[in-house]
Amino acid sequence: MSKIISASLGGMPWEEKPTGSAAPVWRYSRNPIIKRDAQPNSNSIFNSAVIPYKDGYAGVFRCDSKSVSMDIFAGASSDGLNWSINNEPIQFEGDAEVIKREYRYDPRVCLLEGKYYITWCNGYHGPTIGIGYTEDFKTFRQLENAFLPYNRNGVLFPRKINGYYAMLSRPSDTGHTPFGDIFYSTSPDLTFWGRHRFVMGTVASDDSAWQSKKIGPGPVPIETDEGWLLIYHGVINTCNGFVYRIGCALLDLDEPWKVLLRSKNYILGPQEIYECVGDVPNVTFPCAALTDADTGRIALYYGCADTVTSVAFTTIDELVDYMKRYPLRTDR
Ligand code: BMA
Repeated sequence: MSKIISASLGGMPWEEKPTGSAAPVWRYSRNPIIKRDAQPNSNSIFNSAVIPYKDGYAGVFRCDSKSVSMDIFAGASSDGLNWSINNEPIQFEGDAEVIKREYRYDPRVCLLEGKYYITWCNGYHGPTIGIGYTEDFKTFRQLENAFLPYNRNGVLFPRKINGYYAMLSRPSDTGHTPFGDIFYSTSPDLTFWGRHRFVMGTVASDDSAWQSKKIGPGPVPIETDEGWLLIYHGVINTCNGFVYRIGCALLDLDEPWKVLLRSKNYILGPQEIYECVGDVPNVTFPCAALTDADTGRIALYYGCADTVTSVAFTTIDELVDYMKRYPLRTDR
């Protein structure tokens, strides 16, 4: 039995695993929870992040508009499943050069030292990692971009590690990056990032081909007594383009660039119609997870086909057992 180190969240969204299912992750029966036009001006709402807040939940949502401009919007929910999303995007306060907006997408939200930090893919002469924070989901302050372009998928750890703030990210390029490995970086102050370490990369052979083209961190890593549970996306290139699936790994608690376990099999991939059909077909892209320390339950929020948002369920034991049953060599 593995133990999640987090708060109790007894009321979080949950459904039991369907009888007879062999899958380590199972979908909410009423997916997708957020439709593409849940906002008057939205073309699509996906790749979004949620977090417990006060008596309910808050979220930061990627909403692409009907002019197909990518931005991030705050939202609220009492149950984690029914959301109301603001009609106006988040406006950040901060240094005038840094808050200039080119585009914003794929947010993550991390509770760190009492503040809700948002990281996202931020356009600044190419994609990089934007960082901001809020304490009330009404006013937002933006810090310096974490890295030079080009980088995507910046995900903070929820506490300092060995005295430093820590982040996973995926260096990339200007376009639809045809490569990508996960790196670990640290910072004394959330402004200056360095001491970069390679965590893990793609799998070049057909050993685990679903993650052969690129990988990137998903939700904020989940602390357990056995290590950091990292849920990530992995991509294969096919004759019909990229397919995005979801996998998991366990990283060392004190030296998170050391991979203890990694799944050879994906844990969720495009299968339902809302995952296979949309603006970009065959994409499941995880950006957030709710956890309950008492039961080990995990509710995973993921974007589907770059169009809608869904939830799936699992437990820490399901994922650790699955990684042990279908292990990938971790010395690569
Ligand atoms: C990635 C990102 C994601 C998107 C995915 C599939 O490069 O842009 O936002 O979900 O491509 O289109």
